[in-house]
Amino acid sequence: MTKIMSADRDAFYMARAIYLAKKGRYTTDPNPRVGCVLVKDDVVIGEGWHAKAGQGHAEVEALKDVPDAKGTTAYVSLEPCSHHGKTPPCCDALIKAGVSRVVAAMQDPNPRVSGAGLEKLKTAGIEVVCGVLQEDALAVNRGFIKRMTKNRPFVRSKLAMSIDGRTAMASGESKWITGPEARADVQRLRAESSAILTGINTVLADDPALNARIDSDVLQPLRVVLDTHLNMPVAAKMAKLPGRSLILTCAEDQQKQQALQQAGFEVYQLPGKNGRLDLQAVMDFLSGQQINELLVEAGSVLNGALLAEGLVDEYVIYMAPCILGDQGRGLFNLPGLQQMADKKQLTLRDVRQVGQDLKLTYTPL
Ligand code: AOF
Ligand code: ZN
Repeated sequence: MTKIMSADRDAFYMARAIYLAKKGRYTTDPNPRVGCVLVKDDVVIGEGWHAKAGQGHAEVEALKDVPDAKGTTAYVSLEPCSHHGKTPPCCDALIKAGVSRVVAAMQDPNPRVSGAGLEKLKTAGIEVVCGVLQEDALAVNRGFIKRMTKNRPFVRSKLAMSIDGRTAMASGESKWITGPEARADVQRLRAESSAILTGINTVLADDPALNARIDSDVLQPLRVVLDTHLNMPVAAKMAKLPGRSLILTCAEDQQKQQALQQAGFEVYQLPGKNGRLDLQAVMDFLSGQQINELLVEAGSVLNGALLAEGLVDEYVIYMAPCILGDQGRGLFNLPGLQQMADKKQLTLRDVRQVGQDLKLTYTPL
């Protein structure tokens, strides 16, 4: 019989902890998704994951139904916390329960923890290993990590296009380019996101709901509209929906601001740049609102500006098997781009088929 190496065993249980972490993918904001598995003599005796901010952390959830955790190994997809946040430190709970070994996938990027949790466990005499399946754990919390380390959200732009790279007819009509499966996939992207960003022109053209419509418990993403001159109609659909709808503007018009607030919007005045909202300031503001993952669903003007400023971390592009013709609208408005040498280069990360459409994932070079 092949002897299972302890490194293999650690990876095996950590994969389970990461799987559990993902159960919180639609609900943990602004907290990270974290999973925990308690193992004794090669038997799983407890499992838990963090479901919602303010509720139990993964470790505490895993310990809940375990009468005796002495001598167990705890596998955690994120370093156990050492601070008093909305809940007491997980380190203390693990120490008190008599856990003898803690395997973490990665350090907590939160400056209030970052290494202090692991140190505290070591000081208590617990054997500590960190870095098992680290890449997988990093991928689960890209937004939380970016906000904690760079004070910016992880920005993903979703676009739908024909095979000739058009995202709407010349009139602006765009319903529908992709099929039902791709559109259902977009609902999952929305549900995973902390906020959805769009421009006022998209709102004026489509009156979108910008909510996540899926068959699971979802913490609805914030809806954020860039509206430099405050052209938002008070009757816009999104203002009436559950959850927060934000307007970011440069306009000082108090009367308009108040009318929109009465309609259900939150209105914030931000700095401008060249007659439009300063997108860097927008990202700083959203980070301040604890936005981990931002999904951009916008037209070519905002997408062009975000691309030009290098603010997008990932593009998710659905390509439908249709042709809209060369009068249709493109994806990115980039007026200064004249020469091939100036082209924006991306790296292809993933290709998959969703119904009749292709889902293409790119990152900037
Ligand atoms: C853990 N296990 O399951 C999670 C952790 O305000 P609180 O108490 O909910 O703390 C939130 C912070 O705790 C969060 O920013 C992150 O640093 C850490 N999250 N830690 O040990 C967990 N969700
Ligand atoms: Zn904790």
